[in-house]
Amino acid sequence: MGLREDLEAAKATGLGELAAVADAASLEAARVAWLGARSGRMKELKEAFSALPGDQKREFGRVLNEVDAALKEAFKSAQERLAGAVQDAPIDLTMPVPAHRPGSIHPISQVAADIERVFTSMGYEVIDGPHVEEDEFNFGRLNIPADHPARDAQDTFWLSTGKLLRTHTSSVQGRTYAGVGSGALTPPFRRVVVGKVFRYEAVDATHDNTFTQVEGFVVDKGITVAHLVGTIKTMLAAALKRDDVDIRLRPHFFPFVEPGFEVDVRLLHGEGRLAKWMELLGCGMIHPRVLTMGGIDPEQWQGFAFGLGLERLTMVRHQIGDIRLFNGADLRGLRQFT
Ligand code: FA5
Repeated sequence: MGLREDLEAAKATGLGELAAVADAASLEAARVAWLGARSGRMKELKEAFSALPGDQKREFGRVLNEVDAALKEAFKSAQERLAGAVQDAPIDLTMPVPAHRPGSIHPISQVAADIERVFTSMGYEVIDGPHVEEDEFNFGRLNIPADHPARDAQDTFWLSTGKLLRTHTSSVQGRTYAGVGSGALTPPFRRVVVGKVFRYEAVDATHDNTFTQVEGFVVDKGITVAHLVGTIKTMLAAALKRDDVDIRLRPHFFPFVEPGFEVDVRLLHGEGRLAKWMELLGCGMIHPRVLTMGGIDPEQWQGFAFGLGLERLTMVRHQIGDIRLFNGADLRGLRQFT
């Protein structure tokens, strides 16, 4: 067979093979077989062409170039065809849709919203104060001077500026009394605060170093412990979504109230974890000295205040055994409260 026949055969077979490739591997095999620089068929034909005498080169040069260009073109279109085939891969409409997990509100935020709602319905103003607080508002105005042992119970993180991370939301009471002193606010008032507080505390199942408190306080005329207890019961019924919650008051010392109490709660009588009393909040009648320091006459005005641990309340609501669930990043725990 002469070179002309070889070239024609190469063109016919090569174009046929390249047109028939169905995947990337067979395309590559066809490229190596026909256009490969080391042992491809075109390379052999070019070598045969180089060995021809000059006058025959003129005859075959054009045909050789034509066959070479046709095979390269066929390779390119096979490549494009396969790329298109990948893009147009069939879609199976019966395949299950990948799981989409909706987000959810953190359990603490859910209970906080319930509490803010019930206090708003009772005419309270919802406010907050800074986390980085002045000594004066966190302690001083609450009848806890610098050398008072009550400071030991609320050790905290101090900044080099002399400020501290607030240890309780009672700091907002301190700020409120300063506001009354400056004339910006006048009694009567009812305020509620839901916010983060910080303590230098050993962490265990019921203590964290960063937790949330709800502070409620009222200054008005003729306020008694009965108002305080009624308000606490209303709040617990709204937050726990039941009105048969068992509470008990124990006398307790807080420098900014007199008398002062701690309130415990339990959901069941008898045996078991739910029948155990859990300490939930501190409260009392606002100390006359705190009112006086704020420029409020205690002969005319009385008030109550309470401070509740929101994580503890949420633990009771959802029967959660460990406070570390809330600030830990284990989503398996938090996702149960969607
Ligand atoms: C106070 O913080 C007072 N400011 C409460 C108060 C306000 C009393 C107004 C009187 C009038 P106490 O340190 O006991 O008090 O904390 C109040 C509540 O916060 C506790 O009953 C508890 O529910 C919660 N709590 C306290 N420490 C922690 C902690 N480390 N982790 C989680 N919750 C805590």
